[in-house]
Amino acid sequence: MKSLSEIRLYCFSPGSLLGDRDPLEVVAAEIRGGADVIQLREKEASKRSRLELGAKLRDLTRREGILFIVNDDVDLALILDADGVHLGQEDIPIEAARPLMKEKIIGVSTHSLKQAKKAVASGADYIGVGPVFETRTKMDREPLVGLDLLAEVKDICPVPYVAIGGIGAGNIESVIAAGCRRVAVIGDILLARDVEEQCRKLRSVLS
Ligand code: TZP
Ligand code: MG
Repeated sequence: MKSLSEIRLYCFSPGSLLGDRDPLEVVAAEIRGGADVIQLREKEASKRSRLELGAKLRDLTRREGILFIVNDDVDLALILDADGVHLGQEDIPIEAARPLMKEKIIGVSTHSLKQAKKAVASGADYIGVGPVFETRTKMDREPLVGLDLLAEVKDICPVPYVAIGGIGAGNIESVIAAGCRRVAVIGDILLARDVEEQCRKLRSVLS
């Protein structure tokens, strides 16, 4: 199983970008293209259907030896024996999740240096930092943080930090130039004509 420090390309289940595809096929393509992590992120699905898809994704990611993280729901993460959970600023706080998650991974979304410091102090195993660029995926997004925050987080963050928000083949080099080698990408991958090839393209520049 891949360790957290090794992760570079952080990918997602298709959610509302599924179209007429099979979600398992889409995630399999992300993995063939080099995804290091798959997050179950199905904002519009019922909890039961998240559980059903999650069970399939857990099997797939385990077979492939990559990390499987569940968005928002500690209970689903535990039921699915996921490697971890990802919590936003409005989800339950890390202090409430840790006794349940124990040694499992807890990731936290952060949108400022203050939030990044707090997440780290609370024991986050990794943090997300964003939205770096304009995104069409998250309608209720926080104000853009830009590349500057990535550089600031680099100086204070002892755990892996993952840039998110509007990242794609057209701007990934600027994220790397800001010192960040880990990116989470939704639209640029899931809206690409060839998901596997798009992942390969992004993964190849993240050494
Ligand atoms: N958190 C901050 S921006 C974002 C999330 C979940 C959406 C990222 O999607 P995209 O399509 O890669 O901009
Ligand atoms: Mg959330």
